Amino acid sequence: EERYDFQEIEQKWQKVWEQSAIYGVKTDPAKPKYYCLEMFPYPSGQLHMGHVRNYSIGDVVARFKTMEGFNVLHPMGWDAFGLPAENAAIKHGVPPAQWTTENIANMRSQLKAMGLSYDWEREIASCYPDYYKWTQWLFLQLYKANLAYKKKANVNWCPSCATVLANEQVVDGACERCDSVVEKKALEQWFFRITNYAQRLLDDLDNLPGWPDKVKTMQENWIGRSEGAEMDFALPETMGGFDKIRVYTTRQDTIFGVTYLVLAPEHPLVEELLKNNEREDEIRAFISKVLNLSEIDRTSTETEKEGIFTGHYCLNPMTGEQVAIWIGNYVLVDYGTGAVMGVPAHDQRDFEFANKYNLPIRVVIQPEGIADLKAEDMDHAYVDKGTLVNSDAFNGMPNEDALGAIATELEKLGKGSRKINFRLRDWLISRQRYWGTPIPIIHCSTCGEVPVPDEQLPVILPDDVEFKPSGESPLRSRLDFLNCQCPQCGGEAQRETDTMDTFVCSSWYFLRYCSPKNEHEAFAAEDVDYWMNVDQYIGGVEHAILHLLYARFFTKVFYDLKLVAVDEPFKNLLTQGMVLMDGAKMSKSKGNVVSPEEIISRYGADTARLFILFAAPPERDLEWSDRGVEGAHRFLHRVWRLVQAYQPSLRQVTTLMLQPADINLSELNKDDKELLRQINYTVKKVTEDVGQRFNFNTAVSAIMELVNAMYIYKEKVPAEQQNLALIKDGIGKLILILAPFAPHICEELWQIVGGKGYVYQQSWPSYNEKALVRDEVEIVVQVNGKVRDRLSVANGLDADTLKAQVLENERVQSFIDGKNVVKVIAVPNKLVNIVVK
Ligand code: ANZ
Ligand code: ZN
Repeated sequence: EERYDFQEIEQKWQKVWEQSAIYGVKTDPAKPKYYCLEMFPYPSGQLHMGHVRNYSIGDVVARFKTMEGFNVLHPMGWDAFGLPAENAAIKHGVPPAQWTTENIANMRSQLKAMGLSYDWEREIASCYPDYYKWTQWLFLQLYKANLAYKKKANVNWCPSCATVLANEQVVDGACERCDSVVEKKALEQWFFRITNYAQRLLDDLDNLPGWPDKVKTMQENWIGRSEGAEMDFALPETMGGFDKIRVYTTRQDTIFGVTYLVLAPEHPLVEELLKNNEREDEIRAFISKVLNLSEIDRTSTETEKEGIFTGHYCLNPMTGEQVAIWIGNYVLVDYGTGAVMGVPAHDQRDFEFANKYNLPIRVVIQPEGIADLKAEDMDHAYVDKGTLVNSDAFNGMPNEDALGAIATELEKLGKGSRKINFRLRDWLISRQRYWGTPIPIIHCSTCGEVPVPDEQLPVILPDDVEFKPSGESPLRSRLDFLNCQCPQCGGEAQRETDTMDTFVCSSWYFLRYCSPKNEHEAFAAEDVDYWMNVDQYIGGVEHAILHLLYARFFTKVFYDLKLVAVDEPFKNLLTQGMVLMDGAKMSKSKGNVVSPEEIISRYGADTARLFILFAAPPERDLEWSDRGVEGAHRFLHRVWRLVQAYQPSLRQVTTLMLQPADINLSELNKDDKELLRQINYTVKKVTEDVGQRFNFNTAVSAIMELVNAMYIYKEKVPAEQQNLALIKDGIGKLILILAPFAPHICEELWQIVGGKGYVYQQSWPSYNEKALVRDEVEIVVQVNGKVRDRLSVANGLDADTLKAQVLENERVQSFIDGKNVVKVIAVPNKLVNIVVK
């Protein structure tokens, strides 16, 4: 008997698979396609367990779909630009390109050691010129469609990374990467007009039933649509060109309850209000205090609302009443209009503010049922539905109706209009760093901004630059890069030296996989039309907002530009849970990392994959367990020994697997029938668990039960009575359904039992419904609702026959001995309850 030498087996098959290129696929409209994609990794240098989990899940899906007959695209590549390479260069003096290429080489061989079914011919890396050439080209398509623009912006600035950050990269006021407190700086920056797509990005979430609800909710909140009105509070006299203050509100029904108005400290009117203001110094001191707070601190519910009166007034558009103008820390300049009307009776924030500064509180919404809500009795704002009071012509109107009625009235008066606002901001894509895609724009003093002509793409990133953290891109000090000729007038010009946010690179990589080697186009229509959408996307939930929103935005832009025929990139999304160790996330900083390399060399890739798929359903967090790994490893040994033990005698059987026509159920004895049932049941269960629910863990446990059943059969039935055809059938199907989880051992066993071709290329086995029927079933016997016994009875007895059989049973007789049977309830194939007195 041969030993299960997993190392030899795994290395052998990885080599054979690679040499015979069995995972290579081609665009082939004659075949149904399936695009299975896992989020491409950042080449940090080492694979971690999160990767192993992500790719094991994807590999099961890809292998399963292939065996089901689909032409499966399953590619892999590298999200290879970004700060760590540059930081490594600063720290260790290794050029970022070299650092990245070495890391890619290392991680590629780690991935190959896992036996994943990638088409490596399609490998891409976002830092290679043949990729970023097209990132630049796509940038220019956005630019030409007026979706990319440059403007001076108050941006998030990380002093330690010396770069600008997108809003999404600021977490609790700190840099996502290095945790430094983020500052505000006014700089010229490049933006993508994602806000043009806000409504569609929101609406089309409804077309994604295959996405988790929690991800859709996160995107919805991030887009943050709200319906309300803008209205104008007139100034008594024009001040530096301003004759009114425009506010944005979602509660125009409370307009009669306004008792003050608050401006953001950055609001342009503030400077005017400070002219000839006797309290100017005091007000400026307040403003500079607020400006030093982070956006998070300014908006946090914990931060005390603070403000200062400007000494000026404006007029309520509905009542003409004078309204005091304040400046407050909680009003943000870049949301709505940067000015808010204060309604303390019906907004908790305003309520606290009014109490702090002794501003009047006026009730204008009366709750149903409460006699008379009085401002002086309130200890918090009333924010729910009710009827309008103190609101002139609108008194008595339900406030939900007043929202519309007051908006209409304001529109009629020319003092306001309905308005929809989004929280989503334009996407800031420029970075003052080196290791990224250069923005393909030239600045000419005569012609202004000039796009680099297509034939001059790619704008190549020079490879030796000097790194010193400063506010400027290191590219600025490379004069041979910086200085160039204007493509329009031929005069002296300068290149843009900002590079793109790496999220730009990852917003279209799934399209490049369709035409990875195309030298003439970013992607060819015939390829993307065939392969897109991605049928199954798999990755971490940490990308729920940024990456997934940007990729959706790009796809919609390309759809509008007629570059692709789909307007959503990812049809189904699976967000896998984390890999935990003693309840905490596995991470380098916590020092609780189990290295995939070590696990693979000790137990083999098949064991690592099987453990990870068996330990938890994919969306849930998974607790690492050494015992679990050993359990998975023992199971593979058990499978191996089963096949080895039968191997010599199986040679007598010529067909590997039985077809339904080969089986005459009435000729089989009880043990054979039960084994046949178990084989077919397992195939059905695994087919459904993998194909419909992604319940890989229950699929694996069903396979384990089949192996148990085969061992039971082997021990129970005398050797000369064993049905070898049936055993061979069981083993053949066992190998095929286990193959997506543990491909190497299954490939080896497939050859041992005489299978033809590679397991990966076999059809997924089918099952026979008829074989699933049991002759006997176990039912529960209850007496007065208490479980007393379990009985084996013929399958499918009707209620009356079942009752009669159970009551005749001797053991059952003994439970009811001497008592009066009042009632018998029978549920066929399940239970009989006998009520006695
Ligand atoms: C008056 C009012 C009365 C409001 C009331 C609410 C309740 P969403 O739904 O998030 O869009 N607001 C408007 N612009 C703001 C800014 N730049 N900074 C801080 N707050 C701002 O929220 C809209 C509401 O947030 C607006 O409606 C406004 O307060 C406030 F009983 O106006 B409301
Ligand atoms: Zn020019």
